[in-house]
Amino acid sequence: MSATNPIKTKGLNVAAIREDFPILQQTVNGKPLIYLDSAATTQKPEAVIQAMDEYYHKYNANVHRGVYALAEEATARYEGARKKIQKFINAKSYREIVYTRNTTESINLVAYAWGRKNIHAGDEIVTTLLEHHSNIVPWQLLAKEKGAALKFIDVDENGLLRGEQIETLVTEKTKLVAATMASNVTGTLTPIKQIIERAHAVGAVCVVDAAQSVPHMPVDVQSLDADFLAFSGHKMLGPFVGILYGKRALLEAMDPFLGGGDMIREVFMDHSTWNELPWKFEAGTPAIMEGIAMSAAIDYLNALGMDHVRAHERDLAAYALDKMRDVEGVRIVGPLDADQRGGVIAFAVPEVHPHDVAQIFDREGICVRAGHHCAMPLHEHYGLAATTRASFYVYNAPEEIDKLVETLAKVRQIFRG
Ligand code: 7TS
Repeated sequence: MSATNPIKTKGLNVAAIREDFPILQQTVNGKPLIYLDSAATTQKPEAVIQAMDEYYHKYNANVHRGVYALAEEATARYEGARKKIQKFINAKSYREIVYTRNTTESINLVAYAWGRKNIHAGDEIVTTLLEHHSNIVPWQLLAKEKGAALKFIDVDENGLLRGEQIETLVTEKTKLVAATMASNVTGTLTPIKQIIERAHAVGAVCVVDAAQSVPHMPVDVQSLDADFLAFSGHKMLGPFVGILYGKRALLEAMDPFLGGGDMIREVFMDHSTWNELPWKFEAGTPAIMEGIAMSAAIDYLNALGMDHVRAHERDLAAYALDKMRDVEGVRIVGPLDADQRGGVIAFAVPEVHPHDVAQIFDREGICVRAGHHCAMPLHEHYGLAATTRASFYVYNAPEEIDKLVETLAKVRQIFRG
């Protein structure tokens, strides 16, 4: 992978990109590091690392309170990053962008602050079998507390959502639909626009889990007409911070999530009044450095172009699916058409535990994840307790997939004796 011989998919110049990621320059177990776990968290480019470093070196201060120069700079940059996030997903206003800890907290915020006010006994919440636990468990808790029912749109034999169930399960009883745009296991891209339209047709709101989509493809909240949309900075080259997009009218009508400093306008002994959006939902000192460094992550992705990011990952997935299918016995879960999935491939090797598979990969310097990937209902659907998963991002090259497939063939050999 030398810089003089750039490896190209249709989308990106990977050799040049790789030079921006210091962590990728090392060897692991004497082998060049091959990082195929970006669905869990992505590596960070030098520009993001520098932005974090600069904050502590030059202007570490709390936000929204100091009148001195350092505090003003921290606040300006923190709020500037919010506006960059707003533009990145084409939200109408920065007031619709709430910083959280992660996607999980973003979804829980909706479950608590919107759900507890608007879901009542006998109501229905609809989600899908493709979801990460963070888009299932908050709805289970809410449904149980309120006496509401939770329903699941099923997955068909190709790993796609059953389209007809979007129509039959989302009914007049449905008050909320919670669906992912892209699965972190099968990579399945869902017909999210159709799901949102159906939700709106019955008067329900739709929460979109965009943890595996905002980092990987263009996402426009206005064209989707999403009510809420959750994602994580750490899965898009940024630090550990989460984002919740919410339509202004919905956020305005909601009660706060957490109470404390910064989220109030005035506090009396017997009651309090709330700050304006988005700070009404941001109690306490936030992850300041992390928020600020999101600006550098978004600049980096914008420079690549999200269309190119998607094209690159689609091509990598197509290449990997093609090659992996040739390894005898390996079972790939989810769609086999790269147009229908993101750059995530989970697979099972007969009679070999996924943790053993991952360990053999580790010996070759390849980072993959083994387990249920926080999607137990989906694994149960496939009759598997766990899978091994390779997930790709902007810095991955076809040569790394060759190594993945080579190692997979080795796993088969080792366990066949
Ligand atoms: N939703 C999806 C689709 C995800 O893939 C993840 C994390 C989450 C929500 C939760 O994000 P968090 O930032 O709150 O943790 N997925 C993974 C994964 O696939 N491996 O580790 C974390």
